[in-house]
Amino acid sequence: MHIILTTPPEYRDLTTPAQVLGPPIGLLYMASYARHYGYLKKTNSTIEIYDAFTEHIKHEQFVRDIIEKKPDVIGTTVTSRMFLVTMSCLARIHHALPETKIVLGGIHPTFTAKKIIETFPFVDCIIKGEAEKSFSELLLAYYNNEDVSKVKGITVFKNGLFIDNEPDTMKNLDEIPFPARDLVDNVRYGYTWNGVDLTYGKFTAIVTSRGCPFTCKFCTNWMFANRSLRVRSIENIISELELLQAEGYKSCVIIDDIFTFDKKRVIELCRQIKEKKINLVFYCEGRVDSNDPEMFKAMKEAGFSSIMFGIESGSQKILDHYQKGIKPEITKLAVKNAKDAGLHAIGAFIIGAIPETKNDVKETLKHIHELELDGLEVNALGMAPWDPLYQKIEYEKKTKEHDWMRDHLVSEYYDNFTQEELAKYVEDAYYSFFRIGILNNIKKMARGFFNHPDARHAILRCIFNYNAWKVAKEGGKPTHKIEEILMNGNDLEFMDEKHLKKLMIESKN
Ligand code: B12
Ligand code: SF4
Repeated sequence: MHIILTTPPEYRDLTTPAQVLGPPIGLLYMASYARHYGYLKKTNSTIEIYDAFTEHIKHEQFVRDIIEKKPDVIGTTVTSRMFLVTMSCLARIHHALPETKIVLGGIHPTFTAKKIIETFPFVDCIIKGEAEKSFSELLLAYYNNEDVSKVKGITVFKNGLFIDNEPDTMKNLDEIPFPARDLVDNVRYGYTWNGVDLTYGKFTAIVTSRGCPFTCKFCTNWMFANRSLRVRSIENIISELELLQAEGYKSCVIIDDIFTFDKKRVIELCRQIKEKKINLVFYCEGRVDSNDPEMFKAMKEAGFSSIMFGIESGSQKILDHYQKGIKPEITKLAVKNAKDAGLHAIGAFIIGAIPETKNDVKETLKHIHELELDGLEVNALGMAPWDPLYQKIEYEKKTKEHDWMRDHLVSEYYDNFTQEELAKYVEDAYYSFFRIGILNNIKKMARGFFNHPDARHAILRCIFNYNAWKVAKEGGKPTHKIEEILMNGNDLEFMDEKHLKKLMIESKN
């Protein structure tokens, strides 16, 4: 069999000044599992990764490419944002290749599996949750022409019956072989801004733990594995890092939900990175309540360059509403401690909660200004269709029939902010970040220049980059249109009823 695992293609040009391109680690894990445990051999299969998202492949091109490759199985990972464009492509692929099995997985299908199978019958099945083992078992069942209904996590319609099995959660992460990065060797990953590299050299992503025990209201990551946090052993992580170093990688982002949760574990990992002379630049995310100076110091010494904190808001009322369990004072301490240790502190914020007032937003803007962060990300509050808030709105019959097919801004259903106001606040937030005076901005750059190889590289590249000068002249004014700020390129056009009906008719054929 020939198997293609893909990320979704683009509907329209999503090229924005900031590009965040990371490898599809979930798909690479599924491929490595199938290869390592002999499923590819047993099923006489070859496996290919087609990272259409990173390569900015347009939907027409995607359909043409897949039809030409004629896979026996195509497995696609889908986020809510890319769901409709993906369905449109898969409907056409199914039309041309009716024998090809179409399998979906990832966060959106995990929580909307039954609805997808009912609405888009060309989808053969969905595997919910973590799918390394289940996907391999599915391939074996397909190859042997056996019943697939025993596969863990599967949702499938068979002989007039819905099979909807409980998802698998990988218990011992050390048993999963390292992601098959060799399958995306020809794809260039990294974060860039206006064409300037923000990450350093050959770049990849790594997962050292899975799951999150917290239950922040604006995030549904914790639902994915039912709050079960599992960690890899330090030895296992170190082996992967040594391999990355040998393969010429220079930097890597840790994409765990809560990497810094266990201070002792982080310190021990950092100690071993130093001891084994692993020379990589690391980026990670963290909660502000994990703010220990000793941990940050160990991270800096091990090669960590930056940490992105989920700060969310400057208003205690809104933080409590989010059930975030932090306080602005704790954030100040975390940012200070991280910066004192020589790390770049980046803050992620959200604007647009239901009880949020203009005063709360003002508090957030003030917080951003006072924190003197090294980097900033601000988003309007969105929600997925399995978000408890969305369920409430659905229960109140405020949603439309097809709304489960994409993510939403909370402001679509509540009128505390207009879309324009929200976009304006997001812009204002970026202004607050830059409004710290020329001297402080120069100081900030100098700190980056002397402390971080990636920042040094980026600053030097900026000097020769016309766009960077242009943005600097405009005082860091975001150049996005309102809808880009709000939805960042959502395939909203696919929600046009005419288009959607055409897609539904196509999918039933
Ligand atoms: C790293 C990351 C990225 C990276 C890499 C994405 C990628 N293709 O892997 C980058 C930076 C590129 C990215 C981009 C985006 N991301 Co992102 N990302 C993540 C993050 C932090 C980790 C994903 C990951 O690699 N996890 C580790 C692996 C092992 O787990 P996994 O990916 O879930 O894969 C397992 C299962 O899902 C399943 N599976 C996955 N795919 C498939 C496919 C098949 C066929 C099967 C059977 C099973 C299966 O098996 C895998 C192995 O166990 C998640 C948060 C999270 N905790 O999941 C957000 C997250 C997935 N991203 C999100 C969003 C919104 C985006 C963007 C839309 C952001 C943007 N504004 O552009 C884009 C869209 C990308 C896309 N291709 O659709 C949201 C999705 C929310 C939603 N409702 O859909 C999440 C959940 C974050 C959040 N809480 O908001 N992202
Ligand atoms: S925001 Fe972070 S800590 Fe909160 S639930 Fe999501 S992943 Fe967990």
